Amino acid sequence: MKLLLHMAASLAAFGLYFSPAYAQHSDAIRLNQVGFYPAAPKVAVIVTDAANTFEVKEAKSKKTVFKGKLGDVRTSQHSGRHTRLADFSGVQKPGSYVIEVPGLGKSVPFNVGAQAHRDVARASLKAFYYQRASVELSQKFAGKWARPAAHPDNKVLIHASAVSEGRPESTIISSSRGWYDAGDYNKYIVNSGITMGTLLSLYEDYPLYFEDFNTNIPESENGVPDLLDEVIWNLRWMLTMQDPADGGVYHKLTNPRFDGMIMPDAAKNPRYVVQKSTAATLDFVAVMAQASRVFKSFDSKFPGLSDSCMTAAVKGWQWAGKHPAALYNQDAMNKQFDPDVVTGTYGERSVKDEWIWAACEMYATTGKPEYLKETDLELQQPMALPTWSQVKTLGYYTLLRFAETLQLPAGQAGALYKTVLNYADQLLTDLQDQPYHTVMGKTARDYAWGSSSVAANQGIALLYAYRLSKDRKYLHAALGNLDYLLGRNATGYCLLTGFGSKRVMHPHHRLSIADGIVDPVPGLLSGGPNPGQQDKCAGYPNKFADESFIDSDCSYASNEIAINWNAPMVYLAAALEASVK
Ligand code: 9MR
Repeated sequence: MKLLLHMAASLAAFGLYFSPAYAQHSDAIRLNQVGFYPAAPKVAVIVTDAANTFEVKEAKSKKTVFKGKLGDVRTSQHSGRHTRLADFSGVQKPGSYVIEVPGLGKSVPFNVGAQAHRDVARASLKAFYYQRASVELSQKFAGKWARPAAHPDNKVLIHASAVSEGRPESTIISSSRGWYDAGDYNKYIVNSGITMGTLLSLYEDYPLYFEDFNTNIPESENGVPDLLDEVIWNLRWMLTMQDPADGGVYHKLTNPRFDGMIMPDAAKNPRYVVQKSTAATLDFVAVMAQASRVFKSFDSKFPGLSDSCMTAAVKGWQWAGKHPAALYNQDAMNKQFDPDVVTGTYGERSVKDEWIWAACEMYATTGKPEYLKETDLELQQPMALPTWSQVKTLGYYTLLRFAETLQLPAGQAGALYKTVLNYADQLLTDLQDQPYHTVMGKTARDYAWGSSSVAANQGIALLYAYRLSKDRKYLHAALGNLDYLLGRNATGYCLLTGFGSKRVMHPHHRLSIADGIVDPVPGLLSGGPNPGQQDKCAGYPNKFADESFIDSDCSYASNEIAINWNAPMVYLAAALEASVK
């Protein structure tokens, strides 16, 4: 043991993570490394076909509490590896356990108990606080990740691509607050759009859960749910991104090029707002319309906020109507204007889905049918999972949420219901054959850049199907995707920083890299496997879609973090907490 500890210490000194507890355990036993609900299904996946049986033992007393047979051998469509399922749903008594497979060894210890993912939900929301720009994070709220204020963004330049009447090139504007997008320090409206939509929808779907959900942020005592206080930090920034002259919204606030791996207060390069775009403006409209609806109930706490959001939304809507094809094309922009900007693009080829989302939110908030009149909701097409570039389904979720109060025509409500349920059914098809028994990862397409957000957003779609149908098979499949994110996957990693036994220690996250603290900022969801391997970093284990992951801060393609990935993580974990016992 002494030797092991010594080894661990020296490995840690080299920046490698090595947990003695983990080392004694078999990496071939994959399971949610955080916890299980007493009455819900529980499975682990054994990556072998050599064993046949397993036992669940109490971690402390080593007493066997459950014996089972492993399921039939499954073959991964991605790697050809063989897996077998250990179903231990019968273990319902709260406690700490391990799984033991003869010939293989023991799993890491895991818990069964109520509120199994409350800490996961809390940390993944708190992660947004750690991403805040323009403010000091004090030790009281940030612990060892406290840091000085940075990026005041009160002297932001109008880029040559963004000039308008009253705002010639290099005009200085103030555009403070907001969250850093990801591992970089820039702020992008398109990506803020889906992030805010997801968090606001979480509040609208589960308001009671957030009455008593404290993340220890400076606003925690103000009588407003912390989820909404966090959202306001970014909302106030977004409001500054609208050109007051005409209502158009700047695509992003950015340095011309990415910073080095430095702390934010060391990053002093000039920042610009660039070209107004249709996609950014429509995403902004959708967020402002939804925020106006949500903050109506908090008028006494934030006088005028709800109205300001609606005014901004209407102005944006009008601008988009006049500029339906102002797509953001960074290469074209750089040919025309200086300085060149080479940070994240979030460019769009079509804004049909942004129109749908914006129209649905405007309609849901105002009740005015004219907002939907000229919008084809595309309900004859299969549902598309939300991503930053495909947002129409966020609009469907909103219409379904308010189907009754809005008195949607029966045909339309029925079509929306069918769209979501068909999508969920298709996710469930062949679940029994999947190597990790998750709807995540059926095809290599799921392993896009930020695949963890695919898993989380699939989980959200399944939760809507559950709420609409009351059929628990959808709820359990959503829980399966949370299990995926927390360890039941082909990488063996728990993909949320700060959690699990085999944890992500080196995300591509400037703050976590530059702060000199061993532990990364907690509650951040790693992007996850991505066979694109665009970063060309050394160390990918192979080319298999589901294993294309390295816990290396070099790997921006598989191990970055991003607000649009964390938001569905918060949603999934909190919604499951609110729904499963
Ligand atoms: O999430 C984005 C992904 O869909 C794109 O394929 C990728 C390459 O353009 O960019 C990702 O977004 C990054 C953004 O451009 C800049 N901040 C970090 C984001 C996460 O990697």
